[in-house]
Amino acid sequence: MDSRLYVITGHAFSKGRGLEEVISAALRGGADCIQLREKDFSGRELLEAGHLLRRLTREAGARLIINDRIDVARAVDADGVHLGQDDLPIEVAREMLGPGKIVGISTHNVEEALAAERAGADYIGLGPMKPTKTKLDTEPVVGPSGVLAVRQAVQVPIVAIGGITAADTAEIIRNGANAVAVISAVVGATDVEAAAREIRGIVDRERGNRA
Ligand code: 3NM
Repeated sequence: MDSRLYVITGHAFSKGRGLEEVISAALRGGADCIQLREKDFSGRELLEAGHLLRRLTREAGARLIINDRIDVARAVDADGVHLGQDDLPIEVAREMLGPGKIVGISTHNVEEALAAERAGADYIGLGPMKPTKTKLDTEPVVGPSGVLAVRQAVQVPIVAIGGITAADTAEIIRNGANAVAVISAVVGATDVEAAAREIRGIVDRERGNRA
């Protein structure tokens, strides 16, 4: 799963703007993967949002991942799902999704990263990079230095997450992350498109510099 700027939805952090407006702008700015993650949406609301995001991501040539809900992912023909440590196991999710789909999982240390790789994850989320107000029940901070340790332990693509801003992105990519995932730094920005473009530009630059 080779993405570079992974933007996660969060209507509570979007300054009252709608999903279509915010995600269209993020895609114009260079987001190449969108995750639908709205913890307080009903199944019906998730389905509606998923169909909208499927249309927008297809038009932009970007991927669509659904947080946790394999049923919603199937219903909207998403590219895959993102699982937490307490969600269904990777093998079960893959079986339910069918061939060719992406299964990613949140990890917080080397042990979880190794287990995810062994279980066949297509990518791992690794976080939090910094304390964040967006997710209240995060694990202890892994930090950009934690990316180095996980990069040495696994081959699977690393998507760093948690409190990331443009200012942190270069170090995180230099330490071996493939991509950064953000909520507030993009969907909460005054100019969503410009915020996405700035972070995407840094990822592109640093990946280009990688030995
Ligand atoms: N998962 P923001 S941190 C959804 O550490 C999520 O696993 C995290 O939002 C983890 O970019 C997080 O606004 C929230 O900090 C990311």
